[in-house]
Amino acid sequence: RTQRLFISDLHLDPDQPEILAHFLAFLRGRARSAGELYILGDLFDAWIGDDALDDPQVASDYRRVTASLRALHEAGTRCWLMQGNRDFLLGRRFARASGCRLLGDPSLVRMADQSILLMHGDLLCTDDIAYQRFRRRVRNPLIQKLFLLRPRQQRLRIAADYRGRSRAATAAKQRAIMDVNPRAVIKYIARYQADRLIHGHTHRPGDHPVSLAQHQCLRQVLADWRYADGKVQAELLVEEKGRWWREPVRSAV
Ligand code: OKV
Ligand code: MN
Repeated sequence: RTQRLFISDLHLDPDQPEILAHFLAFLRGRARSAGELYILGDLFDAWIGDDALDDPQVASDYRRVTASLRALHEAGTRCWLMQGNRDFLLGRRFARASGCRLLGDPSLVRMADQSILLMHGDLLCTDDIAYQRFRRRVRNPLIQKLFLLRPRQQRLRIAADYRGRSRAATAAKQRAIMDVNPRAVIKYIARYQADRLIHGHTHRPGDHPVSLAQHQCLRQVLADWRYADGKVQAELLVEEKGRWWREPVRSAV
């Protein structure tokens, strides 16, 4: 149990049962041999509040996730959960039900003699002005509080409306705008003196060395999980005793 696993951007959605099944199989299988599992945001494609666990329409799917995370935790794998730009309303109730610990964004952790900066990644996408404006609005605690006070059906309608409009806006945006801004990357690496920056969000997996005046850092972008051509494509980043590698997540069936 010396391995640490890093994943992000599963975008679980009751309308996409294949990815959900793949993730549950991963929690019962591959994840068990790890000491720690880090989920760096966008575990869910949408989250309107932890009382989604009470919604008769979707509760069974969401409860399978909390139950499987809890079973993994009880089997001895510590699970860390960061909010993403889509599931930023994941909260304490979900964490308690799943046995996960919530991880702030950004979080600096020490691993194998390195300072590792963990982020979801949306904070680095500063060129997307419209998104950052949306982010500031929905991350405002008062706005969140008022949103959570609305009846669940109303929140579902608002969320559906946001998602519809976002799809249109994303399609119209240039690819470059939706990637990280190099100056934002350097700002965070320098501020935290990070040796390694791990994030997701952009769905552009890759390793990017970053040179600062004082030191070198490696930015590692996690892959999203997706269902295409009848298959789930999923990938992990793994650390064990200071060695790092990527690995596909194979279906257990
Ligand atoms: C999450 C994103 C939909 C991007 C709304 C206050 C406000 C929360 C919310 C509504 C939407 C989360 C909770 C969702 C992320 C989208 C579309 C684009 C780019 C309010 C607090 F403002 F209405 F009061 N939301 N949902 N997007 O459907 O999960 O990140 S969501
Ligand atoms: Mn994201």
